[in-house]
Amino acid sequence: MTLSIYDYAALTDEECDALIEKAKARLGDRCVILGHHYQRNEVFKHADFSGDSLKLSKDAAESTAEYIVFCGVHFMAEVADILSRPNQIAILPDLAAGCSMADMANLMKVNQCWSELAQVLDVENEVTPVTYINSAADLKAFCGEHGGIVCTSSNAEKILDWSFSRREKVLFFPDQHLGRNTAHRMGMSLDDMVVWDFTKPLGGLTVEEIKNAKMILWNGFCSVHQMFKPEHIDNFLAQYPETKVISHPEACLEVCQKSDYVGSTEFILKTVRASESRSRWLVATELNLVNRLNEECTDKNIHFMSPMLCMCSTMFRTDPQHLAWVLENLVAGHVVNQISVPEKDALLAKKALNAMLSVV
Ligand code: CIZ
Ligand code: SF4
Repeated sequence: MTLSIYDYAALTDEECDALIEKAKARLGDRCVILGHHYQRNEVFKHADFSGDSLKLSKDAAESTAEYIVFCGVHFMAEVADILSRPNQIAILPDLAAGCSMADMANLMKVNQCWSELAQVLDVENEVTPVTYINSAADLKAFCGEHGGIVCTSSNAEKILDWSFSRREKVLFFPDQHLGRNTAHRMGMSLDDMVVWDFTKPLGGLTVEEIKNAKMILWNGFCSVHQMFKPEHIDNFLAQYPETKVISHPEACLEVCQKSDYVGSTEFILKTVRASESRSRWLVATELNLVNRLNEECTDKNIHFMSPMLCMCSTMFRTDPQHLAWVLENLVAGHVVNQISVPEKDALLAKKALNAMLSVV
């Protein structure tokens, strides 16, 4: 009989730790646990591999384990399912672990946008659709179908180079900030970028604005990274002028412009770890990563940028109780919470993901 999550809800984290360790030992090589940088410690410590979504998607593609348990959010488990072999099974411990940014674009709205753009442009020849990996599988499939590609925060620049070498415009979704920050860093003027408001006809733009734009940015954003403000940097620097500021490109342009470094979670970890002893850092990304980095780098002063605690509430959903539950079910021969992308979407999404993997 399949074990119920309700049997685990009342267990303490320590009780779950013991169950997780025992189940991992029983499953051995048949199971691999992947942990995203934004996972809380109680879960992160059980991961066989940790990283950002790009690294973990490569780990998933290379793994031979029968079960890939993805401690992250829904789109990441979808990527693991798409890139893994047909006999491998991707599992998301809590199905409610989504991504609010990914949800800001959906296939219906993107199709609508594409057909509206087609009234003004020769879309198939003029526009490369680029989706941030933080998106549903059917949007990756949309990109695969229309000669587009996927990007992550660690390869966005190279992916935009690839895209502009093919067609003169890019439709970038769902995160306007990653799109804007990356294109701006590559030297594109803000005048060449427009924001597509998916609630308005023609994205709230004029025909001329669309024709003149190089970069059409979907108006999605990350609810966590939007909390970081330029004044947080100003206030902190007033007190500690020697501080280095490092931000994730999901933060807004003003924050990124005031930062000494901008990059993905992998980049943030690498840069801060390699910095001088006793250096001081102000970091704009998810709280769990910043706290863990602070605990690890005892020789440095590492501060979270926002005075308010902002962690990703959906990343937080994965807890030791859910992890113990999925693993004990696997030991008992039951797969719960499998993430399975429909074949039609998976093939086209894989095309867009492989295009990305061939660039980086
Ligand atoms: O790509 C990822 O894993 C995310 C969500 C952030 C980052 O920069 O690593
Ligand atoms: Fe999505 Fe933002 Fe959470 Fe990342 S931090 S998973 S972009 S809501």
